[in-house]
Amino acid sequence: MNFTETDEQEMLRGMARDFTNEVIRPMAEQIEVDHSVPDSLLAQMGELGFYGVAIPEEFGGSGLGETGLCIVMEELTRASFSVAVTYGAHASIGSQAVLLGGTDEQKSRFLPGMATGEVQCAYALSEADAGSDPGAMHTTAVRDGDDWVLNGEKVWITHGDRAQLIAVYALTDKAKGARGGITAFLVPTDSPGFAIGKREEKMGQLGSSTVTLAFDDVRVPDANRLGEVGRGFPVAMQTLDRGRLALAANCLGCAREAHSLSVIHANQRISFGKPIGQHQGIQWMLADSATEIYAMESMIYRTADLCDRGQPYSRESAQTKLFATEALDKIVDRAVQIHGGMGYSAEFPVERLYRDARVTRIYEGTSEIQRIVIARDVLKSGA
Ligand code: COS
Repeated sequence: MNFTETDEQEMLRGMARDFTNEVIRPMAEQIEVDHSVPDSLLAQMGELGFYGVAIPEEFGGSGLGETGLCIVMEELTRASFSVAVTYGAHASIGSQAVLLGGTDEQKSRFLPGMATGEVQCAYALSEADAGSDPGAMHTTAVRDGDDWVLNGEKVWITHGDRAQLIAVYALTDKAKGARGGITAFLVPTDSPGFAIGKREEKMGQLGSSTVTLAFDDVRVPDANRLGEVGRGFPVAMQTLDRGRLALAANCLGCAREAHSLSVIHANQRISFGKPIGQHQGIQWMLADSATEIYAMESMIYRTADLCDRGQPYSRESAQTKLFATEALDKIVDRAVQIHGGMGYSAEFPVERLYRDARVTRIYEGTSEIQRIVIARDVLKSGA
């Protein structure tokens, strides 16, 4: 395949990079202190068309696919993981459930508002007792006339307190579980019985909100059901196939930032009479990080290209997520080591990158889950 970006992709990257440097970077620390991404920033991303990048033109987006989404995710994360995951909750796993599971009528109804960002979305699959094993969920949906009635609780929902529509996965046949017993719904958050619960106190990505959602006899019209009854689990998994790839792009952006700060520091900081970058111990760390970044970039954009060409990419997405998150962990760790005390001090940015990175090996499927997905496919289709 050709790794050269098209003119459109290059232009998108330039726009996202300028916005990141000029608008997000100056406020990145304040976003962490405030524990909130300002509404004005979310609105500006809408004006620039970032929310519609992966939405086809016929539904109000710019049709730049998963590759376009990865480009924006990578660039935004250079300055703020919190902004990027808030964006991704909507533009990646939130709105894409409609794209993947919705009928043409539903796409025409929902996607244009999602493309501008006027309607914000989130994705609600996990529960207190059903994280890695979402088939064990307890949230139920029972048919009542033209509606479905939802009851239960979802946890760890990024952006769930600000979204207007949430893709919710609920049991419609307990006996079948993940294999035919889960259905997807698009739930308006102004529905009676819907409530936002506690906000998680996290190690990193402090500016993004992660909340519990409660459903107490929430009525959802059948017209908001995404996909067939009982076929919600494949929609959830297909959405995660895309989400994991976009998340790997977050990791690439964060890794590039940590690495470039490390290179600057290695050239400036003097020890034993020379810049620390002249010591072999530091050189080896920089060489390993540069190599992993090259591999991450290659995997992400190759897999995004597979996705955009309609080729199977589920295993490749899991491989990319696994590799990128584990590599990021090593890269931010080296960045702290290279910065020494300045890497451990909250006065300098590397400390934040280190904390922000840790959850990537957990959310949207742990590293162990990615290995399960990969191994099952390897055993089925061969190496
Ligand atoms: N694309 C389309 N369909 C898929 C799919 C995918 N990537 N993965 C699974 N499915 C389908 C299967 O084909 C199967 O369909 P049938 O009903 O036709 O048989 C159904 O979904 C159930 O799949 P499976 O039997 O593999 O389900 P398991 O319960 O064994 O779970 C794993 C599979 C472990 C891969 C899944 O539970 C998983 O990804 N867990 C992690 C969840 C996660 O990432 N949580 C974080 C949430 S976001 S923060």
